[in-house]
Amino acid sequence: MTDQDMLFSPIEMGTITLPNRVLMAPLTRNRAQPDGMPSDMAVPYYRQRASAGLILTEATQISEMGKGYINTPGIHTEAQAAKWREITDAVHAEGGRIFIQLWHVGRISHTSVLPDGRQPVSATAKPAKAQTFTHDGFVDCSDPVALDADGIKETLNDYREAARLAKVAGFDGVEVHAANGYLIEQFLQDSVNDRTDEYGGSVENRMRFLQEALDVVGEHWDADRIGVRLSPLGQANDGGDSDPLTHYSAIYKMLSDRKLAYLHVLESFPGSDNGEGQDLIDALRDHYDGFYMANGGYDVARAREVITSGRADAVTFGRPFIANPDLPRRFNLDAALNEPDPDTFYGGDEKGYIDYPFLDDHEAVAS
Ligand code: 8OZ
Repeated sequence: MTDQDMLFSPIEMGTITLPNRVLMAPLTRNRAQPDGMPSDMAVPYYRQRASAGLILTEATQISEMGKGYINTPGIHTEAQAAKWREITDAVHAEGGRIFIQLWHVGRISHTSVLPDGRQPVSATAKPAKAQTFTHDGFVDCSDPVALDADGIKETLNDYREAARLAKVAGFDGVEVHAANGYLIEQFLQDSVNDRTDEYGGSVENRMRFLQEALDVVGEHWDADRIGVRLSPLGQANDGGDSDPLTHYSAIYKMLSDRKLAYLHVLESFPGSDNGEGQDLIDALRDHYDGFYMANGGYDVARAREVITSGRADAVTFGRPFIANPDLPRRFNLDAALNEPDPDTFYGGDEKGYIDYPFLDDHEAVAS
C-alpha cells in the first residue's frame, strides 16, 4: 500500500469509522428458510467477510407482503431478529461493521410467495413487465393492487417495526432499499407511479412515501445510521423515469438535507453497461452533499480512481465479494482474485457460498 492509496485509508461515516473504502454490496443469495429465517450458513458467510469497510446485508423483507422471491430473509419477527443477532455478533467479534438492507418488493412479486396467495401491493395497479423467481422457476410478476391510504399506513408500520427489530438484532445501521424497481422506487418513478393522490404527480408527491419511510425508520435510528440506495437509471424491474435529472436532483437534495449516513447509488447495472448513464450519474452527484457510495461493476482500478477524484467516498463490491471473502486484503496486496461462479449465486447450499478460499499466507508472500 502506498501513502496515496485512499482505498485503505480510514474514513468517518457519521459516527462510525470505516477502516477501508472496500465495502460489501447487498447481495441476494436465496439461502434463507422459506419462513424468512436466515440460515445457519449465513453466520460464517458474513463472518468471513467482516474485513469489508462495511457489510450491507442482502435485501431483507420488512414484512410477509414485502417478499418477492423464494428463500430471501426477513426482519419482521423476533425469531428472525435473534438469528440476525448471531450474524451481527459474529461480524462484530471479527472487528467488522454491518447494516441491514430493508426491502419491500412491491409489485415485483408473485401470489405463490405471498401469504394466503394475496396479490402484491404497489404504488400502482399496473403489472410490472418483469419476472421473479418462485418454486416454479422464473415467472411473470402477478398483477398488483395499488395501496390505498390505509395500506400505506400499514406498510409504514412494517418499516417502523423492521427498524426496531434491526436494533434488537444488533445492526450498526440500516439501509433503506429505494432502488431496482422495488416498492419505494415504484413510488419515485413516473413511468410506474400513476397515482392521483398526494403520493403521485409531482416529484415532491412521489418522494413522499420514501420520506415517510425514513421518518418511521428514524424513530429507531439516528439519521447518521440510516443510508438509502437509489438507482436513478431505472434499468431494473420495469422502472424508468421521464426526467431523471430533474427528478433525482430533487430526491438527492431531500436526502442530503436529512444528513443521513450515506447515499448508495447503483451507477450502472452489470450486464447492461453501455456507459450511457454516466453523464446523468455525474450530473446528479453534485446534488448530494454527504457520504457517497458508488456501486455497479467497479474493479479496483476504477474504485481507486473514483475515490481519489473525490466523486465517491467508498465503493461497494458485489460479485468480487461473493468469491473473495478477504477482498480488501487481496486488493491491498494486488493478489489474484477467485472467480465467482454464477451457477451458485442464487439458492443452493454451502457451495459457492462459504467455501471460497481465503488467500493463504504463502500466496500472499508470492504475489
Ligand atoms: C438479484 C436477484 C433478486 C433480487 C436487487 C434485491 O436487485 C435485489 C435482487 C437482486 O436489489
